[in-house]
Amino acid sequence: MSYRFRTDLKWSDATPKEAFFNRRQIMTGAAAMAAGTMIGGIPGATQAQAFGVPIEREANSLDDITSYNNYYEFGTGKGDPKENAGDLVTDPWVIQVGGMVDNPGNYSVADLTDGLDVHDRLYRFRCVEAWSMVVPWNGVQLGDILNKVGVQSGAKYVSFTTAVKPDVMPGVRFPVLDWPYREGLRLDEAMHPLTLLATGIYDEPLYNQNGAPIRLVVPWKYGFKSIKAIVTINLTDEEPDTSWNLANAREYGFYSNVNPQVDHPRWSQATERPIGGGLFAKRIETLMFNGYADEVASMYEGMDLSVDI
Ligand SMILES: Nc1nc2c(c(=O)[nH]1)N[C@H]1C(S)=C(S)[C@@H](COP(=O)(O)O)O[C@H]1N2
Ligand SMILES: [Mo]
Repeated sequence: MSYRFRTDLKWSDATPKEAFFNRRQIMTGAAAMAAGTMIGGIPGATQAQAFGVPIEREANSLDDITSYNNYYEFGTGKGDPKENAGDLVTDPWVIQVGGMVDNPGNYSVADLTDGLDVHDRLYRFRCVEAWSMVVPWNGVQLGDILNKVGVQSGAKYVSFTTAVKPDVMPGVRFPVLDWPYREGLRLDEAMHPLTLLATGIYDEPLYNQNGAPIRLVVPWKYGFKSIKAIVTINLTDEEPDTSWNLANAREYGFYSNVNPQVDHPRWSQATERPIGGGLFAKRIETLMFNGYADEVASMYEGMDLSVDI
């Protein structure tokens, strides 16, 4: 039986918690056998794809996932979030839901997620900087939350912002981005079953550096769309501003779907560097929509993806 990145792949049954440090495989059958081979000279390194069909990649260790982060509120270095995010208090936490919804108001994470199915999702995660990981998330579908708060007709977009706390976020003392960090999705993207609000990784509550207590995960888009530590959710009928688009519209579009055929103005997006495979890990091909084309491509029919980046 081979392991595929299915939308509802259950990783938890197969994943030993010891995976934290020794990066055990969570694969089975043929995939597990293949994992014993040397790939690009690195024992057990991440598998490349064969014949254009995505094959097995192992999940990154919790150590990889919590040590190599982008979270500019805590600094721009990959190790800064782990070092600096510890003082952010994530409980209690208030999420203000507003705009074109039936039930606006201030919600706790528990209020928002209460009664909803918690899903285990093993997703590829592809940063626009061309590194990637495989992350076993726990979370609820954003669509389930939106149904709960009641989206009014006429709403077309969802926008999000991250907390700004200069006392514990050294990064926001500098105008690196126009704070708060903000992101947005079209309503159909937000309602898509692949789109999560994650509250955990490896069945543990999110670490602060990964966006505790609740962060977006949109696996077919570049990582910067997956906004962390959400404090507002707003339904609108106009395309919202997004931080990276405000910073550089030519480089970071509103959609930012993973697309190996459209290069970033300063680098190729055709391949990516899997984190955790060692310094000389082989680059692997980047997949259209990060491998989720079957699930999401229909949402973009008729759009020119080299223009609507
Ligand atoms: N608030 C906030 N959210 C953010 C970022 C950030 O700087 N601030 N960085 C983004 C980028 S560029 C990436 S690649 C992912 C990284 O998520 P991870 O650290 O959990 O891998 O978070 C995204 N969400
Ligand atoms: Mo990123």
